[in-house]
Amino acid sequence: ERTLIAPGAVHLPDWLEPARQRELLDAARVWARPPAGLRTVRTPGGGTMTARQVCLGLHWYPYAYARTAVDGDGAPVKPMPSRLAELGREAVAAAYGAPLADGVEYDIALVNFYGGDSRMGMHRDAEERSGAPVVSLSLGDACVFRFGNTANRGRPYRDVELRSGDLFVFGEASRLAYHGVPKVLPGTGPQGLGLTGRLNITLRVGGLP
Ligand code: MD3
Ligand code: FE
Repeated sequence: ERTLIAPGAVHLPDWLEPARQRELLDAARVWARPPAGLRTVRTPGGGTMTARQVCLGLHWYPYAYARTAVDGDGAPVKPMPSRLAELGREAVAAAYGAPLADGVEYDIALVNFYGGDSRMGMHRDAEERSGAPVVSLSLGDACVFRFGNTANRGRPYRDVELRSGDLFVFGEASRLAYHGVPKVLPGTGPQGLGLTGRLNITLRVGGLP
């Protein structure tokens, strides 16, 4: 099943089979350990994000990238695993039916852990210097994902439920669309996965020096 939510925004429900979900979750638990492990993201306004994050390849902090965990322990960021870069290529091919352009490599992964009360406000992802699609993989509890427009944080938007194993690819005309996570749906994850809450992995091409 492959649903076009907007031009360039493709949802493939249940794309990751259970064994791959398990493998990604186990890996994420290792990435989350120090050094440069899971941390609370501080926003410039003095607040904190409710989802906690670990970065691979480059460290994201509002609203820039760095080679070290500048708002964590200052340690060098873990490398981008080649298997995640490969998973990104596979995801783009599955979503668009065409391979990622030659020479383009996924080199950043942002891994967000959501508790039952976590949310993510409407925002755009504009720190990357590449127009390559963002690949999103969801694990654990489902959430309401809000996919908006490119002009402002408000309407029109569309709410889509993202469940464990779902793939979403955002490219082309949707690459700079506003989006957010207004709600996690606690207790909706697969029984066997053993994850309380939700995990989202986004794969990105930094295009950064
Ligand atoms: C649409 N994460 O990490 S994934 C983020 O579920 C982020 O954790 C949400 O927004 C999450 O920045 C949503 C879906 C997503 C990710 C990146 C996008 C949608 C996007 C970039 C451009 C357009
Ligand atoms: Fe985002």
